[in-house]
Amino acid sequence: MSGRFITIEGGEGAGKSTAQAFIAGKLEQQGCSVVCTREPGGTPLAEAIRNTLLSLKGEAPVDMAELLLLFAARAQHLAKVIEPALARGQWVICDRFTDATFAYQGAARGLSCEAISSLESLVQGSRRPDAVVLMDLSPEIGIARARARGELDRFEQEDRAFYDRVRVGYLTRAEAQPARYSIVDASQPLDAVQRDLRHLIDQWTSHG
Ligand code: Z5A
Repeated sequence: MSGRFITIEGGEGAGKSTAQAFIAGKLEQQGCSVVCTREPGGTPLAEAIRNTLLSLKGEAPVDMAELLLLFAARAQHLAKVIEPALARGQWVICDRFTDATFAYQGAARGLSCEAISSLESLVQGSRRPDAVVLMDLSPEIGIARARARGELDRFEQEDRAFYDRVRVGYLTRAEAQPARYSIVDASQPLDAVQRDLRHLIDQWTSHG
């Protein structure tokens, strides 16, 4: 079975990292070779950009600088990690990718979708995720889950209205591209979330 590029999206504290570990474990049980990675990040340079973007210290980037830094990190991550893994036939399970840019920098910060689409084409060429898992959760619950973990980063300081726009941004994209997106109700207990994820894994592997 050749590998696929799967991305996991959603708001803060929606359970993306938990879902990523679960999906990777199930695929490995079926004999798939899996690379788990994340954005922004995934290489030393891209992780350094992540630290800059999330830090509350120093000069905060203006919105356009934030967008360009995200795509700089993505270019590095694609060239060094994602494309080589897919070329080897591995599955790549990525915690956030460009759909996050449309939701956060587009829908929530108000940067133009056309600008983001242009950067997407420039940086990614024709590369798009084969499947996007949207962990959908009300910001109220997600923020409470994330805050229970302690210190907040720069994005986690945003207000409720920002996170409402992120959620609407994701849901609007998912509704426009139903073949590529699967929406998982992330407010369910973990065993129900994992049951839904198992159905998705079955679909991906049966089209192998
Ligand atoms: N960002 C951007 O603006 N533009 C972009 O293009 C990209 C990113 C790529 C960092 O992302 C920031 O980058 C992000 C957007 C921006 N900022 N925000 N917000 P991140 O993915 O690292 O940040 P995050 O959303 O804050 O992720 P997170 O806090 O690590 O959450 P998560 O991975 O979605 O959740 P989790 O760690 O799996 O679960 C959170 C807690 O809930 C944990 O204690 C779990 O045990 C618990 N949990 C999980 N599932 C359940 C269920 N079903 N029930 C109850 N409790 C649960």
